[in-house]
Amino acid sequence: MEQDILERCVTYFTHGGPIEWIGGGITIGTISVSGGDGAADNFGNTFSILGASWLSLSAGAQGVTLGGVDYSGYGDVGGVTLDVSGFKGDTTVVGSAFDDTITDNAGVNTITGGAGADVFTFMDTNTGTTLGLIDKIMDFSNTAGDKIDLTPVVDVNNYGEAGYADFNAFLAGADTADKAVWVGLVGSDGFVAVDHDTNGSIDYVIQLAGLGSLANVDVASFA
Ligand SMILES: [Ca+2]
Ligand SMILES: [Ca+2]
Ligand SMILES: [Ca+2]
Repeated sequence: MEQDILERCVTYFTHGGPIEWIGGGITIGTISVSGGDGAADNFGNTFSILGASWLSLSAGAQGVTLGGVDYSGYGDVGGVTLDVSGFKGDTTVVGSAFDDTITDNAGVNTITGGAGADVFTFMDTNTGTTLGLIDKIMDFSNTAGDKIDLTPVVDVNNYGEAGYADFNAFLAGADTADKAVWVGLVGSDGFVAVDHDTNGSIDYVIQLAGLGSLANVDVASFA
């Protein structure tokens, strides 16, 4: 690499810059992120890797926690494990075109699994029941084999579903139904009310954006 290009790379990584600058003609085979202090290191902005052949993360014994991640550009990895549970903040996560395992965090998450049979794992401390502040799965597909892991829900077979006129009616219906997992359809979106400790009180809700029909989800969608 010529000296001026190397200096521009250093400037880029020091000050940040448009990702298109890399796309403009410089191929980086290895991106190394180092300099951690031994505690958790958080990268809050979306960190996109499109076609990188190798990613080396080195930041001390506790490793690196990424915030938003986008693996949609991966073509041949055969599925990835994306875990943002250690990140403190809201994240956007995009899986690969293969069978991924995606774990959320306690923040507000927008999650796209992409193609493949994806497993969406949700923490037991999540973002509550306020519309607009709940986690969203953007492309849940029963036919693709997607699953939602709600561990430690006590009895996922304590399941039911119904259609509702609006979100508040769904919440009231789910509370009345008193199921560990209750799915409602409001317009084209599905909502999953989770009582993870089965104490009769809903702990959090997950939105299944664009679900379309209750036929696209059932008790077998959950674990
Ligand atoms: Ca979350
Ligand atoms: Ca996927
Ligand atoms: Ca509960």
